[in-house]
Parts: sequence; structure tokens; C-alpha cells
Amino acid sequence: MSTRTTPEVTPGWLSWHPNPSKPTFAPPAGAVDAHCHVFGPAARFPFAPERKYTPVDGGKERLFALRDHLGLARNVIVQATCHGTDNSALVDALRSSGGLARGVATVDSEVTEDELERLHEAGVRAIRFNFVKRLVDTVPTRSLEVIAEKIAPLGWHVVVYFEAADLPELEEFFLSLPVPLVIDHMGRPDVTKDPRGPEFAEFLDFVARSGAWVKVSCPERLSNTGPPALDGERHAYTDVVPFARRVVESFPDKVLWGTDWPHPNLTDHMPDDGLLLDHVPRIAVTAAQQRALLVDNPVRLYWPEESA
Ligand code: 0GY
Repeated sequence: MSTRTTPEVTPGWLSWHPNPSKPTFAPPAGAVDAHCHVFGPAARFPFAPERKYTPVDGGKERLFALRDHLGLARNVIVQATCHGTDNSALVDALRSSGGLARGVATVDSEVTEDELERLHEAGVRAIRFNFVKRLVDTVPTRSLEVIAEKIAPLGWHVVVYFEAADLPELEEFFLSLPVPLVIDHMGRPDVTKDPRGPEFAEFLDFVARSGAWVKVSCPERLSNTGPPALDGERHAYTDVVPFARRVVESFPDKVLWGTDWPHPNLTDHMPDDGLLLDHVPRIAVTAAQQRALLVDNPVRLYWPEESA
């Protein structure tokens, strides 16, 4: 008999939207949700003891049902900090996806070649380095360098998550990495600032210098104006639009998009995932931009064998 108990969810935690709307935007065939997570279920895949939050379960079945509901074809599942370096839930989801999901794992510097091979075989193509202090304890730079050196021969990349204010001190380290770089959520800009002002210009300059890929994701996390106040109005998170549009216009072949389902650590509202998809044609305004953002770019990065 199992002795596992279900841990108590973080007080105030908002669960995923129970009934997302159908988007009015029809994504192009083969569209990829390139940033989403699986949480547990905790009874089968316990959360890490060192985690900073305990979410409501958000398992693979629900994720794959959302993919189909939104008219998307594939997922890139990113290891969430609540699972630490235990990638079991991620690997289980990848293996159950019938090839429709690839993954971004978290490992420590002791990871063996055999373990990396096992992850590769399951569909992992990247490692995530997280620098957001409310989510993780600091990992020494040398350990991250060791990980980057170990994954380079596999052709993997590193996904980085950081707060905008921390980019100046991280830049040199990022530029020294021997693998491609993918930046989560546009480097978390302060969207009360001018999208053409010096702060965002510095970010765009870093992207140009580093050749990084950028996820134009998480308007719900970055927005101060929030979702629409009126039922039926589908134009949400308007303050984030000019930032994301600028990234898409500047780097059309290096942008990625994702839902961020099940949306960890949101305290004021839970987004309707259908609305999030309706955000896409506002930030990628031409059919060519939409196809690059949703299909060609993520396939090049996560299913490179198909674009060879
Ligand atoms: C995201 C954002 C967050 C959390 C995590 O792994 C995580 O716990 O990424 C956040 O709290 O901003 O990408 O899901």
C-alpha cells in the first residue's frame, strides 16, 4: 500500500481554467505550444522537497486535451521548478505523446551521459537554467557551465528564465555558453515602460548579439492591464502587445510561442487559454509571421530532423 499523501497546495493557488473558450484565431496546421508544463499528478510524481510552491495537479491528459481543443498539433513541455531535477513526470508525458511532444529538462552537473541519452531518447532537446530567485535557489555558474558542456554534443540548447533587471549581470555568462540560447517570456520586460525606450532596446540588442531565440509568451504574467473586463471582448493584455510585436518584427525566424499551461504562480486571475491564442494574431500580424512563430521556428528547434 502506498504511504504517499497528496501535499497541500500553496494557499491562494489558482488552478487552470476549467473551460477555456474556443479561439477565434485558427492556428496554421502543425502549430506548436512551445512552452507548457505538467504538474504531477503528485500521487504518482511527487513534487521536489526543495520546491518553492505546491501546485494543483496538471497532468498530461489535460495538457493534450487542451492542445486539441485549441487546434494545436504539438507541445514542448518545460520542466517546472516544483519537480526540481526529477524529470519523471516530464518523461512520462513525452513517452505518452506519440511523438507529439518534445521536452526541456532540468538536471544537475552530476548528470551522466547515460541519463542524458535516456532523456534524449524520450524527446528532451534542451535544459532549463532558471535565475528567478522566487522560484529556485542559486546554482553556481560553474555547475551550469558543466551542464552546458555535457549537452553540447547532443545538439541541445539552454532555455533561460530571468528577470529583466538581472540581464546585465548574466549577459557575459550567457554569451560564453557553447550552445544556443532560448529566452523565456521575452526576458520579462516591465511593460509600463516604453516599448521603444532604452530598457527594451537593451534587451533587443542582447538578442541580436547573442543570436538567442525568444519566447513571446506569457502576456498574462507580464500585463498590468490584464484580461478583458467585458464578456465577449477578446482583445486581452493590450499593454504587452507592442513589446511582443516588436520582438516578432525584429526576429521573425527566432521567436516561439507557448501557453504556459497550467500557469504557475498567478495570483489575480487565471487566463482563458483560448484568449491566449487570440493574442497571437495581434503580435504576429501576417500569415507568414504566424507560420514562422507557431510552426517553422519550433519545428526547426525541437524537431530539427524534419527541417533538414
Ligand atoms: C513559467 C513561469 C513561472 C514558473 C516556472 O518552473 C516554474 O516554476 O517556470 C513563474 O512563476 O514565473 O514559465 O511557468
